[in-house]
Amino acid sequence: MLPVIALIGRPNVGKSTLFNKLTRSREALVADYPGLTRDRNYGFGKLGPIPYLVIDTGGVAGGEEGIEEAMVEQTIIALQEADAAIIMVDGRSGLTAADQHVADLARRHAKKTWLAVNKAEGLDSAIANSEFHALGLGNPIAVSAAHGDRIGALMDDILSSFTLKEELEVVDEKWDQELIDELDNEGIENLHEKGDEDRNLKIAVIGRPNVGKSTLINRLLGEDRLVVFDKPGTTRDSVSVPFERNNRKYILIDTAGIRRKARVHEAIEKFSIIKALQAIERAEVVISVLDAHVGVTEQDVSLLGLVMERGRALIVVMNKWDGLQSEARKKVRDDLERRLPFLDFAERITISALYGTAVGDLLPAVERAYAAAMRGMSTTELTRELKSAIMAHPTPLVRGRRVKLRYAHQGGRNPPVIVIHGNQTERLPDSYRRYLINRFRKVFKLTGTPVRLSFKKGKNPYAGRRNTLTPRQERKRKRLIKRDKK
Ligand SMILES: Nc1nc2c(ncn2[C@@H]2O[C@H](COP(=O)(O)OP(=O)(O)OP(=O)(O)O)[C@@H](O)[C@H]2O)c(=O)[nH]1
Ligand SMILES: [Mg+2]
Repeated sequence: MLPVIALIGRPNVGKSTLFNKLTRSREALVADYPGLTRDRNYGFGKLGPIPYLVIDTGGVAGGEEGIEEAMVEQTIIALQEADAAIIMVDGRSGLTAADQHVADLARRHAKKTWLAVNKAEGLDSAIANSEFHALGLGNPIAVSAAHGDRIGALMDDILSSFTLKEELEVVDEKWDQELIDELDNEGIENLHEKGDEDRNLKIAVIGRPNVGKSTLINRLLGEDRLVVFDKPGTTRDSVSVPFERNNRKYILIDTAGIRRKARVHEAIEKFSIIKALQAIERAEVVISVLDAHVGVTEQDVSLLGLVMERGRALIVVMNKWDGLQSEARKKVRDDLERRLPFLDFAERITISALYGTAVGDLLPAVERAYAAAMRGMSTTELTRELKSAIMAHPTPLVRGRRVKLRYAHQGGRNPPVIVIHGNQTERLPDSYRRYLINRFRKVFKLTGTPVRLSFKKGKNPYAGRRNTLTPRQERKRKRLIKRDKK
């Protein structure tokens, strides 16, 4: 389970600014897709070695004298869901009654607290911090969310109190440049072949309450040993169910909660975004279930956006397809296209979990999506495809100079990361990034998985590594330089 950190504080202290800083690192790789909403309260983040979840609160107006009731409620819920809280105050406006109120809430509901004095850029830390000792939340830490000052240190301190106890090993590989250079083309392909069939493939089933997750899971498991229902309450834990199909081992990560039959009467499912996010984190493929009778809701869009940001392979399932007139079916399909344009990479499957219709299509789709997420692409093929993409549709001119894209190689898998070396790459419009992603997607059959582009500037990826190059790499370097001069 990832540590969950809540950001609390009175309005305008900079919680959302910090939230953005803490969650942007991963998103930076995702092209800005239309429809992908960015103003969220929950997010994945990773600044140092330990990944985490962040909850932003607030956005509710309140006076200096106190804070509104709605905000109190929101703050308490966030504190209960979180493992640690960052209480934010404003180092420029000083201590207020509202800060006192927030501190009281933190003392009562938070498991662990850190006090951050924000907007401290250019201020003397000791002076900025001095009056906030009075909050009784330990030593204040002067930070600047906007400038990123001491945010790393604060997070290190918070996260060092959590150790990563991951019972399930997820393949979520990042390769470093060094390794890629050394492996070059042939090597990379070999690495991908390593016996993946023996592993358990981890599938998370997520969706709003009542969309039919439980029924679907029962169908998938095909046994009545377990009955699926959530117990009321705020339990954040999801349940892992191992099962086997066609000689393949799977682990189903269930967010609805699997309970023994005896508990069936407690049949109220409480939706927890945190639980869904933890499941997304642990899974390699996500099955997102929507209710065709209801259509695509705001919460579905938000949840799917998070799957996308986390880079998980995805199957979109429209459940309750039975008993829908063709007109209604068309409306749901249109709804999907319109509301979720950024999910065009995912297979959509319409099913009836109740009657079992098309449920058999799910595992094959899961396998396809996983294979795409783990695909190995050689530098030669990627660079060739990059060149032909540019040929078909040249990169734009920016201030009279054309954006140059020179080489492409794979920088990771699950999700596939394609690293492109070139000049002025930061000026490449999102539409062009999406164009490239779509080309790569087609050629390398990357259906079912998000694809990330990462850009590296500099003429020659091998520059400066002269002394460590193997003879083969040295020859290649010379070749590239020669080509570059042309
Ligand atoms: N100088 C300075 N300004 C900051 C810093 N962090 C945030 N701000 C500014 O403070 C204002 C409020 O920031 P938000 O992040 O929206 O604050 P918030 O706590 O999320 O506010 P609510 O959601 O309304 O409760 C914005 O104008 C920010 O640009 C900082 O480190 N230094
Ligand atoms: Mg805010």
